[in-house]
Amino acid sequence: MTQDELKTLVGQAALKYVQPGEVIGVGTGSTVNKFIDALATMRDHIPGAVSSSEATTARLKALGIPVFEANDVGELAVYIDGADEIDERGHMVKGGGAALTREKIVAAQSRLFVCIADESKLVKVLGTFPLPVEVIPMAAERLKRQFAEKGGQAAIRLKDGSPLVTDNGQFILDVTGLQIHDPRAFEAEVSQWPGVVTVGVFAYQKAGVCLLGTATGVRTLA
Ligand code: ABF
Repeated sequence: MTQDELKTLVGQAALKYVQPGEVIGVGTGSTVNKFIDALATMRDHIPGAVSSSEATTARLKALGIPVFEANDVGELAVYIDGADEIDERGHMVKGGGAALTREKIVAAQSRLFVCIADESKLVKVLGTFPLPVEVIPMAAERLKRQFAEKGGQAAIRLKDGSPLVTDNGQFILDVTGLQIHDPRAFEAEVSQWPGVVTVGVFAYQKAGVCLLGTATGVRTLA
């Protein structure tokens, strides 16, 4: 099966975690887009969704699924999102789609995080994928030096030759060269560096369930 077919497989499999009558939290990325397309088949059975990005909001609305503001709803039963890397314990690296801040916010508002990914995302140790970190622009150069002290090489993410600006008006640093053996400790440390908005390590908001698309079907890691 192609990677796209694997994404479709897990996107459809995630429907079983959608509880009729409940507002659902929805992530960002190409795998989530497959889930949104599948979710449209049951849009009459849910009030709507809380979105993690402008891109997801647009796709939900285009498919007739109402979008609620996070502040207008209480705790959510489930949050469905992808990942750039996930380990066996459900810790993730996220942010390849530059939506990590709102993803972490909606994940924190949800009781269960269901990660959907193709098997290429499963790793033993986080950090091979360049770690996304959303930062306040004025802190970017100092944070690059701080990551260098940890053995990382940080670069400002560019789009069309200029710094990419997130939905929240900030920059993204992508950090290579890291091996994150203790995701909770790493997330706790980096999150409190002045100028860091969100670090793309999801250990405190780890996945409770991971639906992994494999050539032999969907593998559920819980
Ligand atoms: C999103 O899912 C991002 O955090 C992460 O980068 C992305 C993975 O994208 P894809 O499903 O397209 O591989 O939640």
